[in-house]
Amino acid sequence: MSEIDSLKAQLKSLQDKALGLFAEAADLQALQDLRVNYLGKKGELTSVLKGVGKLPPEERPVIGQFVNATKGVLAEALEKAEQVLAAKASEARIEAERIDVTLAGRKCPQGALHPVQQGLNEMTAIFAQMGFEMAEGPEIEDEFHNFDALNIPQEHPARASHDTFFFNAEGEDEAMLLRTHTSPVQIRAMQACVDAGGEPPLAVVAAGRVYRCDYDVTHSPMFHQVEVFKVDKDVSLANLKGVLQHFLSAYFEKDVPIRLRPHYFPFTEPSAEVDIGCVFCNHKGCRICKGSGWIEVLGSGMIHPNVLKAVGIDSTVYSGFAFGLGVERLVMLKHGIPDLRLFFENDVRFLRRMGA
Ligand code: 2NL
Repeated sequence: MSEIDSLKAQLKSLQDKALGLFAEAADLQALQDLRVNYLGKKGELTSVLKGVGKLPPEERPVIGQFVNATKGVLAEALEKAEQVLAAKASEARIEAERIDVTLAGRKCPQGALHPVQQGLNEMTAIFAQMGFEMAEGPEIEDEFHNFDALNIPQEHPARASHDTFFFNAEGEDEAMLLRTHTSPVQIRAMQACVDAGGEPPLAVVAAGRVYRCDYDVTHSPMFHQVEVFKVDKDVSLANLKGVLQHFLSAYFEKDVPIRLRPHYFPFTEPSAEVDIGCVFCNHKGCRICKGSGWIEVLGSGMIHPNVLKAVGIDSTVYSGFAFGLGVERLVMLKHGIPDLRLFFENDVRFLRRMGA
C-alpha cells in the first residue's frame, strides 16, 4: 500500500473510532476529554499530520485536504453530541428541581393572646364603648396611692405585710410595694385631672397585674383586675347598677340577672358585692353556686367622700361610683374553667383549647 493510501486508511479508521466514542460519551466532561484527544494540539489528528512530512511534496496538499475534512467531520459530530448531552443534562436538572405544587404547605402555628389577656381586652373594650377612658399606672406603688388615698387605715388587715409584697422594711418611711389592686391607677387618674386644673366628669377604666401575698388552689400571688369609676355631679347607685347590668350582659353575651348585696369596703360607702344569676345552672341552683342560684362576680360602691377629698375633688359637689373585678375569675366563669392554676401553667393543650 502506498504511503498516502495508508494515511487515508489511518484517517478513516481514526474517524470511525472517534465517531463511535462520541456517540457513547456519557456526559459533557467525557466529550470534552474526547475533543482534546482527537482535535487537541497533541491529539490523534496531529500525530497523523506528522506522517505527512514523509510524503513527497506534491502529495501533501491531497492528504492535507483529507485531514481537514476529517477534522470537520469530527468537529461537527462533537458539536451535535454536545448539544444532545446538554439537552439531556438540562432535562435532568429540570426534573430534579420539579416542585409538587399540590403538596400541602407546612403548618406554621399562629400564636395567640393568653386567655387572661383576651378576657381583659374584651372587658376593657366594653367599657371603652361606654365612653370610659383607659388609664395605666405603675405596678410598684407607694403607700399613699395604694392605701392612704383609698381610706384604708393604718391598722387595716389588707395593709399587713403578710398580704402585701413590700420592698423595704416595715415602718420605714416612703415604703414601696407591689400594688395590691388597680385602685392606685384610679387615684392617679383623679389626681392628674385635678393637677391639670380640670374637673369631673371623669370616667376611667384601669386594668392590669396586681399582687398579693396569697398562694393556694384559688389564689395566685399575681392576678389581674379591671377597675372602673365615674365621678360627676349627681352620680347615683342607679347609674352604677345600670353600668354593671350592661357590662355583665355584654361580657357573658346574654341577659344575666344581677343583684347587689350590701358589703363593706373602706373606699366606698355604701358598698355592695355584685352577683349574677348562676351561668352554670341558669339561676336554678347547682353545686357551683352552692344551690343559691347566684354567683359573686365583683365588688362595688359609691366612692367614699374621704377618697374624693384625698385627691382634691369637692365631695359636696361631686359623687361617683366605682367597682373592681378579678379578670381570672370572670374568664373562668364565662368559659367553665375549673382551676385557676390552668392560667399560669401555660400547658399548650389548655391554651389551644382557649382559642390559639
Ligand atoms: C373587689 C372590689 C372594688 C373599688 C374597687 C375604687 C376605686 C376608687 C375609689 C373607690 Cl379610686 N373605689 N374601687 C370600689 C369597690 C370595690 O373592688 O372585690 N375587687 C376584686
